[in-house]
Amino acid sequence: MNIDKEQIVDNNKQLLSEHQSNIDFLSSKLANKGLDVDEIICRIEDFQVAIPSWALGAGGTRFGRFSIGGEPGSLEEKIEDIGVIHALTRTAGAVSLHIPWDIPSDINAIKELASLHSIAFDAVNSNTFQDQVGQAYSYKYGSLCNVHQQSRDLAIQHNLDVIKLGDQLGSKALTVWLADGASFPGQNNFRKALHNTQDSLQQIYSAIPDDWKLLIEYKPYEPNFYSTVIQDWGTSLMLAEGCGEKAHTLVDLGHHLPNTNIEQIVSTLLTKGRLGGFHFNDSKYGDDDLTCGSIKPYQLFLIFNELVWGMDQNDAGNPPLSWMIDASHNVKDPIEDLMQSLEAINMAYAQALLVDQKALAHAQADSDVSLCQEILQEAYRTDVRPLLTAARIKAGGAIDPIGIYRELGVRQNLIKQRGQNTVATGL
Ligand SMILES: [Mn+2]
Repeated sequence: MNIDKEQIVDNNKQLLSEHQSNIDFLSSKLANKGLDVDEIICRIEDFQVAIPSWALGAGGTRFGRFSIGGEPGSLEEKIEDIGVIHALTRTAGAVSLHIPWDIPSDINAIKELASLHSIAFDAVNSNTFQDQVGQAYSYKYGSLCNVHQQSRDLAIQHNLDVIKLGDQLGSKALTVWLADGASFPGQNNFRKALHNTQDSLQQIYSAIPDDWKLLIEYKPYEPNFYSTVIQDWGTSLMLAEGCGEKAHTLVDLGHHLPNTNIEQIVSTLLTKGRLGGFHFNDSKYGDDDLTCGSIKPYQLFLIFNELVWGMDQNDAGNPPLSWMIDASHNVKDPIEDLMQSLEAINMAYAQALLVDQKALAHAQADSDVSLCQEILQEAYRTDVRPLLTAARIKAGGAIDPIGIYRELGVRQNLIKQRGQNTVATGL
């Protein structure tokens, strides 16, 4: 379903005067603090987050899966759904494909469809955590770490195939997340598993094009519950350094043990120039994959504070980051859910842009701890939504994306077109 630009303009008209008074109030407040409001709006407008191809259907858990109706049954329909999100928010200008769930049958046709919706192809994701039908050697006991060379070779070849496909689509990064590990003590020899993983990654790295990044994701546990080969950022960084300068660590917010200081990890990786990408989600307990900003919005702000400051300094030559939402669950309309995540990400980004970094540096130099907190929270407690709205209007998006989505009855239309019981590929 295509959203007509005129529909957005019409809907915006009803909300414009309220927005105008909100942005006028905020702009004068920020201008008094010496901030360049137009520049902040431009930076928000430029910030684009990729939508993964597996997030457009209702997510499943191991306990069940409940259809939301009108789910996309093909890659084309997934791109159309991202087109809806992007038309309304103007912040989702990229798709991240998961292979083999979403292999395009016609590369040129899919590129044409994506460009029609102003959607680029961001990082491609390989999958060696499941066996595919008829697969000659299993990943049951690991893929890149497997004790059997045949399984490792198969997993390496899969990654090489994904690079080739991504190259044809215009992607510039390969994301590798491994489920490899052990569920029981004694199951794996840690050193051999790590050695095999490094060796396999080096073989994949050798096929990474010069203008690409290899992104190595980490996760402490699940699906293996005793050990994971790439369990933390340190292991990921070590493996990336063992590959070469195009290899980087990817931080997924849900892939940490409770209360881990993720903003410090971000800062450390930026110091080394090795932060490659980000997967956004939120969690209460573990890898919950909840809507970004729904549980810990202050943490998200603190992470963005490190990102903004770190990328503005960028003395280690960190490459531009790949941003992606990595969340998918059972109870919300995924299109609305993704728009909520985008709003939360952009809010945290905008708040981070407001931090008075000079004053913070002075307060830190004076060890004025209370003032440090005041400076951070002054930015965090600013209602930045009018800035986001201004950026959306400027880019042709909607003042109230979820409101217009509901008013236009997009989901009802999708159910009419696609049926009640379609199932999207993915988890
Ligand atoms: Mn992830």
